[in-house]
Amino acid sequence: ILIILMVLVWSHKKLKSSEYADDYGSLRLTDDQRDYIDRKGIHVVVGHYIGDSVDPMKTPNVTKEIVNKNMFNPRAYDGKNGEPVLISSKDFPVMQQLFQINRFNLMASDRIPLNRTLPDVRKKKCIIRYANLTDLPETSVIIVFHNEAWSTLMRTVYSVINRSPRKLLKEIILVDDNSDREFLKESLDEYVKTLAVPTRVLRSGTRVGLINARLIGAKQAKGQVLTFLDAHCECTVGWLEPLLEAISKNRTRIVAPVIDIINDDTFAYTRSFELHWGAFNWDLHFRWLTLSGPLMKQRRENIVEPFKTPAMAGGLFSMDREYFFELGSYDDQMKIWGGENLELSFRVWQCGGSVEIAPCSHVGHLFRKSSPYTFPGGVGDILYANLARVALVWMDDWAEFYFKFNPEAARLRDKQQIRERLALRDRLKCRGFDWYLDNVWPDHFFPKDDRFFGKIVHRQTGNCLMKPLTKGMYAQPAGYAVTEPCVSPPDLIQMFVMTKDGIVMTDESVCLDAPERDTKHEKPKVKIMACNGLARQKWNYNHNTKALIHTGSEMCLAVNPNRDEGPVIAACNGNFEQQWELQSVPWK
Ligand code: LR7
Ligand code: MN
Repeated sequence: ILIILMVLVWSHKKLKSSEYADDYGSLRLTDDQRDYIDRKGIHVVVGHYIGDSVDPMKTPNVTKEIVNKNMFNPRAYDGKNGEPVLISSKDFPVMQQLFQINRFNLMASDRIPLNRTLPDVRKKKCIIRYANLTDLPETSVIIVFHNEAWSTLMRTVYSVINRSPRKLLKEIILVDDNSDREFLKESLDEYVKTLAVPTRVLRSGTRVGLINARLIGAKQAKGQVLTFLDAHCECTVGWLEPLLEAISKNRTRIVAPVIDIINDDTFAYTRSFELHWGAFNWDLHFRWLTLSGPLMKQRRENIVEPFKTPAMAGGLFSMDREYFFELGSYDDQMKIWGGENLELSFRVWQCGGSVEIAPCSHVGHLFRKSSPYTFPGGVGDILYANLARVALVWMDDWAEFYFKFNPEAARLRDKQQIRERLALRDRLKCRGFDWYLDNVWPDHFFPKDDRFFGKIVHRQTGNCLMKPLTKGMYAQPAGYAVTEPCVSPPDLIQMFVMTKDGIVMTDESVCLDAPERDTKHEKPKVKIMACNGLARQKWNYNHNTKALIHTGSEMCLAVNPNRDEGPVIAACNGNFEQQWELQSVPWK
């Protein structure tokens, strides 16, 4: 009886796993799991990088069981199915040393099979929508790297090979940006010969940076479409079809996948939210932003088709090869790292194409908290010179806004030779940045001539309204508004934009916010949080009484220093504590 029971249990287990596994060696998630991830998985990603290192228990695909089992057998979990690798505490000292090499947990990465399985994170509708496609174009996958770890690089390559339909994959091109690690030399050349898809390694004799390394790859590529990936990605099943199909319908689209998160400590794979888009802050740093209410609604109704985004993260996208070169490929004067993502986004939009995200395509990217490699010439000078070029070529008046408040970039503006790029802009008859802001990103928070831009000064105390100072550098700040002594010269952290519609917003796309319900007898604190276009974020300035009136509640913005109160909204009384000076600051 015991034996029969054991066989029964065994066959049941077997049935279960074969039920879920599919041809691509991926696991199917249940709809419940997907919903859970949609609700929980998202909010960790607000800025460019996720915040503090993730508590494995809070990662959706880690169950208590996994964590507990690992206490007994630390080596049992090798990251399969995108699960985390947990390392026993006796290995911590070595693990920490290895971490420094690439600024991610190399010990964990090296314990994961190069062809590890990942969950199939697609929604059912996506699976159906992209099931029977014929006549998609072929793509060359281009992966540039500088001193990448073997395991992350090869896991990227295997995930491409294992999860792309063979007939859509023309070739893989690895571009070595002058790495000095031995294992990336002849051993790599030999190793790629054994792969099931033609794979070449191109090498740059000098360190040219990721932008020029990608150009080396693009020039050699034979596929009709170029697909770029960072060297530490993992593609999930079905990632490629949505990208290629979108381009086959309209070659002027640049299409990026949804970028999922590979944790830098545990290598756990976390599905990320589909309903945000890419944009940038006043310093021209890329940001993921929550979609405003109406857009969110529109997207929820169609969760399958690619949607337009103001900007892309930069590392993971597909683009028609001929269109890439027609449109001026990349600005080859940009060095090492940074800025090329906005440059390409602005260029495509302003010159007649579009940047889009395909919600059915999911690719994981290993997010690090710091950069492991050198920046010859200095991080600041490289990044700011690249950004200065973006501003000078594409941003018209808003370049002046950027330079005025970013002296590090302003210092480098005169050194930039941009004649060729301006000629390109002319030749392609591209639109202005004003058009881009109005049409591609209508709820942008940049100043314009018909918007107030400057300080909001409390008349009684002379203090400036400010957003709360939050710790995380990359997080979209949210919390109670504050007032602090005004700084001089005026600083962006005390600057606001007010639109004709009465939205009061500041850097990082956050808005002055108060509850709308009738609270005449209370004094709710005023918040600054993600702009959402709702009535609770509408204000009206009365130039005579100097009151800032919250239109929904008809209450007034107030700070009472004697009662240590504010900023709050309170019943309007015309007193000094409710008077504000809107002091314009010229921005161009
Ligand atoms: O000198 C260099 N030479 C290189 O070949 C420096 C880097 N590289 C390689 C590097 O090995 C890697 O494969 O270039 C690739 C990107 O470098 P990362 O991984 O250090 O960049 P990142 O992921 O921190 O940064 C993002 O912004 C960059 C700005 O230039 C690029 O556009 C990256 O491709 C981009 N990454 C993504 O978009 C992944 C998702 C991030 C988000 C959100
Ligand atoms: Mn990267």
